[in-house]
Amino acid sequence: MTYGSGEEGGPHLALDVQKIRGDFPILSTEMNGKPLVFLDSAASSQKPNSVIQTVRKYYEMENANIHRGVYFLSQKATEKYEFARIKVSRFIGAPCAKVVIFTRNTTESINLVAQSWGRTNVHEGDEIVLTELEHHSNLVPWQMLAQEKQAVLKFIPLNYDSTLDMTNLDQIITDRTKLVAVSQMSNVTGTVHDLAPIIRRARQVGAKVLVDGAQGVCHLPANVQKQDFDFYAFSAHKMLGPTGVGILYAKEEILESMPPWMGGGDMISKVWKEKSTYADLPARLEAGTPNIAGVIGFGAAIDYLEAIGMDAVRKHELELLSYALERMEDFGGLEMYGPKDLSVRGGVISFNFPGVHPHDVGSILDEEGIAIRVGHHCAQPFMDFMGISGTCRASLYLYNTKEDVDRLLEGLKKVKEIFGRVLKR
Ligand code: 7TS
Repeated sequence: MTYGSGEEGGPHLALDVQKIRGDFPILSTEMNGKPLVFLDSAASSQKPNSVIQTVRKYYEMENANIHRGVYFLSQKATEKYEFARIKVSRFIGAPCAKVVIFTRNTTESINLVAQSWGRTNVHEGDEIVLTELEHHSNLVPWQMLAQEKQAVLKFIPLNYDSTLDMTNLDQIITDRTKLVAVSQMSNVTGTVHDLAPIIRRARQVGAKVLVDGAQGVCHLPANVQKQDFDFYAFSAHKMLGPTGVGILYAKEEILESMPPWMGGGDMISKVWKEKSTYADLPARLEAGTPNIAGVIGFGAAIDYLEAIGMDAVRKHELELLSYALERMEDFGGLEMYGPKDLSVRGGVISFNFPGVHPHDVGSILDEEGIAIRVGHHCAQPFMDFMGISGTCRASLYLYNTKEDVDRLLEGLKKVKEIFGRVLKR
């Protein structure tokens, strides 16, 4: 079996990976006495010097609270924080900066939609459509809302290769559907979903579409206006930025209609003893002191990604993915998950060693200096669908190399030796 070629590109990697690696200090460290091979960027990416230095400089030279000081430092911090919002809006093709809301992470962004938009717009008997491949972050908030409102959850089913089975889309998304919430790219198999038919159908019935971009935005070029997303949720920490910064984009008219979810400082216009009026967007949905250093650091992460270009990131990952899948196939005997057509796939490789628990594989690789993630990857319904309890997951990013893949294969050889299994070719 050969893997589909995905998006076309030349035979060489477009990125100067060695130069990129030089920007990430952690990549030249060791783990368990071996040079680190980091293959868990789907959980959280590593950070380049420019991001680390930006955060450091903020705390060393610029630290002050924002939106409330008349003094120079506070004004400068406010400017930098708001400039990062402009960068994010440009990066995702949003029409303006005020439709970018900063949260703590993708999880909080989705909960904000569920608690504010959802509690206002979803009523008894209404339907929310998800897929069977969602991260718990894009499932549990909807379960909570559906239980509270007596709404109904429906699921777009999966084909065995984890692509979506759209055969009965018109019966699943109906005029009872209020929201379709779907991931752009699976964190388990890397499947990149074809969102266009879902969005088309949602428009026919007047439903809104939330795209969980936690895995998509870091690996694929994004344009929320061209793709016509109503909501787009993602995390800075998966795209070279600091932890503790999430993003919610939504169309302006939707955000304007959303009541505040959290009350407190920064989100008000005028407060009396009994009531308050609220600030304009985006402050209305950002109560309290935010992660100022994190947001400013995230701006540096966006600069970094833009300088390289998301098309180049995508191309690099596809070439590496293709190389890794071919080497793993040659290795033989591994249970592989996810689509074979690379054009609908990102740099995530889920696999199992038949008869060996994923945790054992992860621990042996750890001793070899190789970081992968093992377990259910916060997608238990998908594990149920596959009839497994977990997988081993190696995930790739712009700083990974063929040598990393070779080291992974050497580690897998070790697993094979230790477990004394003769895996069939
Ligand atoms: N949605 C998807 C598709 C994800 O992959 C994740 C995190 C989230 C939502 C939640 O993001 P957070 O920043 O709010 O935590 N995925 C993973 C993962 O695959 N391993 O660790 C976290």
